[in-house]
Amino acid sequence: SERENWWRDAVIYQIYPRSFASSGGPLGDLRGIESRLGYLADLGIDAVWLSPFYRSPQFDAGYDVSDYRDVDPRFGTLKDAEHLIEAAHEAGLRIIVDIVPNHTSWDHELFRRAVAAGPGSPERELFWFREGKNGGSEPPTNWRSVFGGPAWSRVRDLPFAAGTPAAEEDLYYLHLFDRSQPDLNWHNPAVRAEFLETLRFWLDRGADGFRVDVAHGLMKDPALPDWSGAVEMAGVTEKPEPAPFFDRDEVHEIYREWRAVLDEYSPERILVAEAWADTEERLARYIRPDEMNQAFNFIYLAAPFEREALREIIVQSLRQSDRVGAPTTWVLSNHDGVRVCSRLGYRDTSRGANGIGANDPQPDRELGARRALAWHQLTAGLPGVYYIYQGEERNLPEHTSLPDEVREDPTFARTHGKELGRDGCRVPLPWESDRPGFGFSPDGATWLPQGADWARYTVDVQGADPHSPLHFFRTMLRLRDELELGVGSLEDVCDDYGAGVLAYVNRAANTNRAAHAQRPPVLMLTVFDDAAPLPSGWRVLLASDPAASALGEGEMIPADTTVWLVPVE
Ligand code: TEU
Repeated sequence: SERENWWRDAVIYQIYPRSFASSGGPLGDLRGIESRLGYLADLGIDAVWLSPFYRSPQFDAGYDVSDYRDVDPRFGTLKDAEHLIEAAHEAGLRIIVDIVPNHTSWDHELFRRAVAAGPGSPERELFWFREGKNGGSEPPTNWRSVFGGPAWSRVRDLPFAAGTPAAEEDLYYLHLFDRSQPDLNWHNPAVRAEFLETLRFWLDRGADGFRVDVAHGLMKDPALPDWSGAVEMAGVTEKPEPAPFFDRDEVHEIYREWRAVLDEYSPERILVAEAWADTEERLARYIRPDEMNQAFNFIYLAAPFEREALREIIVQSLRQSDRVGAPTTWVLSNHDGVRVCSRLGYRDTSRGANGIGANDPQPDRELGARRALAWHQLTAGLPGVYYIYQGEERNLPEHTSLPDEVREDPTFARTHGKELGRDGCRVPLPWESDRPGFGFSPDGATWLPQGADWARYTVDVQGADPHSPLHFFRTMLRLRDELELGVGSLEDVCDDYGAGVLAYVNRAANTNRAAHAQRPPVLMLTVFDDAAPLPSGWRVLLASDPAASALGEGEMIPADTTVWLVPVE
């Protein structure tokens, strides 16, 4: 793991701290994570990305940060964080932490001071305060929050507004997300300086990089014009003209500054953009030697499980990756969308990342599970960075029947229940089949209820079953590493294998790694709706369906299966 450019073909595992493992209480915590480092190392990942664990009132599950340089007491202490980073490094794992620069929490000291400060004060200039239109009765612009509702709220409605100048002037403040998440004014050098400090704070503590939340946000058109477009969940946007608050050219100045700071430590410390841009070309602008190392490939995440769609996206993504000289990322789910094995359980495959609506039927779980493993194996064989969201390695499904009362995601309230929100993919992980709460916490407490039948997703049950998803993932990641598939060169051979099969050969690329040049080419077939024959001259190295592992020449690979084949000697 001391290898140069480790991030070019890394397997990065996303941990959502409140739902990974708890050392006490219904919320997961840092000690819980530390207690499972052995599990993560055995899985065969290179790095962990930790969603926010900073001080926060938790109105957006920690993406509303009130102190970027401290740990929320619910998750532990700063010492725990330092210890976790050290222990992870000892276990051979890198740690990427989340940074949330677009907005703070309304509990952040800087926002509290801004509200309490007078007109024209430097404190107020750190955020976006404006007078309303029509004598104050209407928000300053027509912008909508990504979570639903207006993007402006009145200062006087804040819980701590009483007697403050900003409330007395009846100002509004901007929040592109929840009203508890005021947007920072990145035109202000003081904001920039503040975040450089925060970067150094975590770099000093050994963080190997940052996942940058809403990286396309930050800069706004200072004229604050109205906008005729609409922003919706999951980046589904209607844009007659570019938004005055997203993906503005000036945002790149910020990341060049950040990159320079990271480089003072090491070029091996990385920046990962969570950015939404209108075109791939716009997205590619974030990835440069003097800016970010990676950006999430949300087009791949939102793809239907269909041959043509996937083929097209894979070709495009690799072409783009060649153009920018940086790896693409392959992501199947995260804490913001429906879990992949549930999404793929709908026979209507046109559903995108946020495939579940309030009135949707339950997915076909077996079908979804099959397809998810097939898609994972396809993904793991592609050159580039491979992201895994916690639980995917056990094919954990979405919790599709949470009672409304337990839902905590602000999107649920802000859309009056029209969007179910993201709680269903954030349910505490099951670990042990014979313990309350499936061993998530010592006394079995969990902040959201788990599925009653989740024993089948625990580590003891899957660990004991050689045909389980967990076993499959361990083998798959070991082979990916041994064969160095993540830095291989990919040839599309789809045209040789019929209309229902996605087919690639992954070959050793020219690298200076000695073992690499020796390895055989790997033929990767993903079979969609109809079974297809195993080609002659090849034998199965790994199959997403255990029943396909022992297939011989000419035998049929079942539908919804991926196989990796090597030449018969
Ligand atoms: O998400 C940014 C974002 O654009 C999301 O709103 C996304 O479109 C939506 O969640 C898809 O369902 C990031 C974080 O990943 C998310 O958890 C936070 O809520 C959000 O920023 C605000 O910080």
